[in-house]
Amino acid sequence: MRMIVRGARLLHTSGLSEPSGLSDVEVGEDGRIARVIPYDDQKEPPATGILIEAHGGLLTAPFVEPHIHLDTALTAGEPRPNTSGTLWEGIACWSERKRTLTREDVIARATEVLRWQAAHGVLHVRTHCDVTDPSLTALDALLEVRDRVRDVMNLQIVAFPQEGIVSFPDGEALLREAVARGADVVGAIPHFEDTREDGVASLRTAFALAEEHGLRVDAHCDEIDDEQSRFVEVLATLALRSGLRERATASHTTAMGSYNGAYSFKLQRLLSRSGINLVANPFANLNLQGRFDAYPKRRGLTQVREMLAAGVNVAFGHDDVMDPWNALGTANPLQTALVGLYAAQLTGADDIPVAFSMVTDRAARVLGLDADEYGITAGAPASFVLLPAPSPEEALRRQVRPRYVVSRGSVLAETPPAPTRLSWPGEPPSDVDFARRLR
Ligand code: 17E
Ligand code: FE2
Repeated sequence: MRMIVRGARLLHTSGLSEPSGLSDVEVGEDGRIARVIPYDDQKEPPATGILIEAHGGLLTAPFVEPHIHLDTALTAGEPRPNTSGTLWEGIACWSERKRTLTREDVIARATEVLRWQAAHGVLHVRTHCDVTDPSLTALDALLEVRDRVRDVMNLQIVAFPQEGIVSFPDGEALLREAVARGADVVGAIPHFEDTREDGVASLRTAFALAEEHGLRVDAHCDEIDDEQSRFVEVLATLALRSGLRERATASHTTAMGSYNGAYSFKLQRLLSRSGINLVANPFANLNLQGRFDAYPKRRGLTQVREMLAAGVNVAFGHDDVMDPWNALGTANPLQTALVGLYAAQLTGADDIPVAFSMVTDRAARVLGLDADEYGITAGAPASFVLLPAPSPEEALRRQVRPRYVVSRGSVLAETPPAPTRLSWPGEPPSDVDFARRLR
């Protein structure tokens, strides 16, 4: 046996059930899970292999980042800050910064953020990469990064036409070239195209290209506070009729926060029939939307609760890390989920584990990860995260750092506990117990 994790609380892959009972997870020499057995505190641990005592901590399949921009990360303020805070000024700032990109610059920034993600337990990442650049510098750099990290992390690259497929010079040719060079997913940005018709045409192009190459689609879709931006119905219909279905994703869809009840009802039915995924990006959506409103001011999120209730798969993405659209950002999925949970009011007792699943299994569905590559079951790769908390609620509430991140049977990251000493008046100094519940 290469490794054994003893006494862990397993989160069942539905993400919805309360974890109960403790288990041991045995990892074979091949880096795969050999078996999962009930924990027996009387039994001696094996003499060989790495022993991880979980002490009742939550053992979850790795976090999955369904939407990040690694090419733009860590460029905030370059060459100038986004002073209006709008999506549009962000695109203009990035357009200027894009001209100065080098391969080394992109590799260094993307790698730095991937290191943070690994430490946070994120082992599957879908990154968008702007391909409205005749040099395709960022794409080539990210393709190289994808190869460099392949043994420990799984990186999907979306060919993202930030300035348009139809409305940007040679936009379609650049998108095609990006796919030819090895992008995994075809992107689009219909609400940014010059006209409604251009937006529809851009989605048709993206789907045709994806079908031609057997790829998935993930479009930035309706990222605007305009109730007339209705490209998600086009995307869902193309997904339905092409058969791409759950291989298609609409990201952001913030306009849905402004749709009227009658249209929303129609859309719920269409989206659930289509099988498409939605990805809400709470940091970016809260930050960028509502900027043209007086009060009452819209908060910009898509219909998270309603679409979940309609049976649509919805996940939460982090989107930006210190770039023209968000000066802050940590790439920590527990932070994304906590902010998303409040933004979407997923605050009921039954809702909180759902928010956790939106950065684990629901995000895994967006990436198309199969059960044999994602989940804590015999035969799957031994990739998992041990959290120093007994439940998703506690992990979210206390925003814990993973105790161990294991990728394919090897420890990738380890965070020892760091106690806080408090000298409370009238008492000897003692460690603060943030987990304690007083009865
Ligand atoms: N580009 C875009 O169109 N929308 C975003 N939220 C980001 C980049 C981050
Ligand atoms: Fe995005």
